[in-house]
Amino acid sequence: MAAGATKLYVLPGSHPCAAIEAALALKSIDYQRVDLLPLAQVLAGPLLYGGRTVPGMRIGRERIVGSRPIMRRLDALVPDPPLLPAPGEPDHGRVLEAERWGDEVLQAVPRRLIDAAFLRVPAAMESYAGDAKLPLPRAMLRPALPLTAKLMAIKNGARDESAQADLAALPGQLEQIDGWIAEGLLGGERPNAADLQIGSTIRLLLSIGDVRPLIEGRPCERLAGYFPPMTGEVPAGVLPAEWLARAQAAPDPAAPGSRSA
Ligand SMILES: N[C@@H](CCC(=O)N[C@@H](CS)C(=O)NCC(=O)O)C(=O)O
Repeated sequence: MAAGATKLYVLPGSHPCAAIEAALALKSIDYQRVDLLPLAQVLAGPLLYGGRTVPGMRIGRERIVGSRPIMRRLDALVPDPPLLPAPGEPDHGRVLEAERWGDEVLQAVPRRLIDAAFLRVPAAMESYAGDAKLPLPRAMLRPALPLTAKLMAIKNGARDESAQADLAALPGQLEQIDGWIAEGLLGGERPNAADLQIGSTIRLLLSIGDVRPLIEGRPCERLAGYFPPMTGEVPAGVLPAEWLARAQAAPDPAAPGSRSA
């Protein structure tokens, strides 16, 4: 399919957007990427692709919003290689369920943690812009980073308490993912939709210097390998040390998000 027929609307550094870009590459679908500014999609998204979050996609006149609906549409558009086991296969439903958990539970974790970090060091946000073609020069955007960090934190419900709860739940969530890898549901040579959904989140978590040691050396670390190297980094030492001490303690089964699929 020719580039231009398919447009992908993204925010720089967005992990569900990275999941879709990896799926497009896997299926060799040409596309045009449109980089938006943080929060701009709330106003521009409805006009451009019919939604307020990214990823959003246009295929000709068709508009699709959300990483999971876009994955389903890409499989219909170019069935090979498939992102899901065939409907009759036993793992079909389990991959869908792991993908749902990756979207509805895990995806928000690095978002809230990074927002908590950007509130402390707004300048770190710029590193996530990578090679994005932003509509304004970076020097013009720099003074707005502290306010952008505050608005993003409000939008994503990223308060200190939620970031601490996320850190406390994370070890249990990583164990869940390692379990799926041990069962062969995730971590295969060619990624499925759940690998891309969860792997893009692991890759973003690895970019947070204080969180990286919780993941390094675990089987789930290799899910980040389905993606090109991450641009963007929050240096270690930005998140309060006492928050991390909680994460290193035994996982709290009652913590939000620690339930398994
Ligand atoms: N879970 C949905 C939503 C994704 C989502 O919330 N994306 C973030 C960027 S990572 C976004 O658009 N945030 C801006 C906002 O909520 O205003 C999906 O996977 O498509």
